Amino acid sequence: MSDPTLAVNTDMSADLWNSAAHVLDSNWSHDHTVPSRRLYPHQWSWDAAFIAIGLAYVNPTRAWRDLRSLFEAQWPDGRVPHIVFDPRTAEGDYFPGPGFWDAPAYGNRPARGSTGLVQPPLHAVAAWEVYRRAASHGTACAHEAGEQLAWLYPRLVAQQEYLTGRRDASGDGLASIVHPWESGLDNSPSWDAAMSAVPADMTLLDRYQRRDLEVADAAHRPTDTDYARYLGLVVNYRDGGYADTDLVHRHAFVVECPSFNSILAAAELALVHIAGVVGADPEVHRERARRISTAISEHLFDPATRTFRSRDVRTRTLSPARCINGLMPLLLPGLPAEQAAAIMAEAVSPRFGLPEQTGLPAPSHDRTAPDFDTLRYWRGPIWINVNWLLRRGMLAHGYHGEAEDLRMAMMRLVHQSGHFEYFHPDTGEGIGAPAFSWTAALSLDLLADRSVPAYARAA
Ligand code: 2M8
Repeated sequence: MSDPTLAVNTDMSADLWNSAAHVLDSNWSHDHTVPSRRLYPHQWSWDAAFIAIGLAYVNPTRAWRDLRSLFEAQWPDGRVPHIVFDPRTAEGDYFPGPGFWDAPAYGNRPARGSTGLVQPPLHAVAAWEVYRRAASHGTACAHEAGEQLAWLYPRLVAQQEYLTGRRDASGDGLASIVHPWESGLDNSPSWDAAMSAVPADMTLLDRYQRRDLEVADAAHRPTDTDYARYLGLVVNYRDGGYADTDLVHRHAFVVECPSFNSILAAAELALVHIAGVVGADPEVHRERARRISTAISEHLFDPATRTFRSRDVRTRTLSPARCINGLMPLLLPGLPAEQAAAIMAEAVSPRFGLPEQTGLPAPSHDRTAPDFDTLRYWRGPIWINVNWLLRRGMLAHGYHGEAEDLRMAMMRLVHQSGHFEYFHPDTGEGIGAPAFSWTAALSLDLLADRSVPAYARAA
């Protein structure tokens, strides 16, 4: 438990800033940033977005380079791969690696250069944040950053068109994910109901060796049964040529996630601004943001519990699990006020117990659920990236006091425990990979925020 009365003072801020900048610097690898040197030695898609937001403060050239490296690996159909493999990293250093995914060659990219899955499309939001930061430094910087935006814009649009087109498996205007890894919230209980229908072929674990258990504690990582299901889903999608036609009948996991879709809508809103800079029509983005937001409100909200849940497209049922992804529709400024209030009620309840109760940011799963797990991946521990998104949502809906408490709680936690991948939801102890890039990057953004005079309250 963290002390909520402990203010973040100037010395702590300087420590946090310097350590965060150091983590980002040491995780830079040629043309991208790795999430963690040991556990994740390639480039990950939504990590790159969070990382760019932090790099904007300490090395804007790298922020743009990171985003460009990712989009240089974009597939011709518009999908942005969830991992871009670094050819300098040995096949055995990460599993499932390039050989397992066996992605085709395209454009000037060699075969086996990436995975065929996606991750939440936060990149337009990131690009806009990097641009905003540069533009605050004067016309010359704004001009240079505008050129980066112009390069990215058609690629960001192609990503949105892929997700809102081929991935609209239900026809209800929402993007489906075809693997829990696409959510970024990999092992969340949000997928348990849909995953229970996915066959677990345990022989896959005889044929392929898990590497995560060599570099991380088994008590934190997915179970073997879950892992067998993960691999089986990849094999099925891969063997179907990563095609998205008729997914509902051909694929065992087709799910609409409230967090993924909220980020999809937030990306359209960022594209409204980006279109303004690059001289494109913003209206198409405004309209698409409105459509996605309405679909989230209509199809992913459970009026009985007043919560947002993931929806299994194959059975058309909402998951019973109350997870952090259900709080993410707060990112949508157009969310009806009563749904925004319902999210805030859930966020401050004992289920997610925001700083006022615990002094800590929100856990990844409902604290009161029988399957709340303090250690296992995305099943209870605290993650900074989703709390950073939640805080943005609070600001979008005018919950300024709560947003500031959450910002302080995140900074306190990272300052006390270090730039870990995730944190114990009771003790705040850092767990998972140390020197984790998005924790460092987002710490810089939280520190740089001067919207509330936090340092005036320094002890
Ligand atoms: C975790 O996911 C990877 C698979 O993509 C893994 O478990 O090996 C997740 O936390 C995901 O959100 C994150 O992008 C990735 C790299 O940080 O690690």
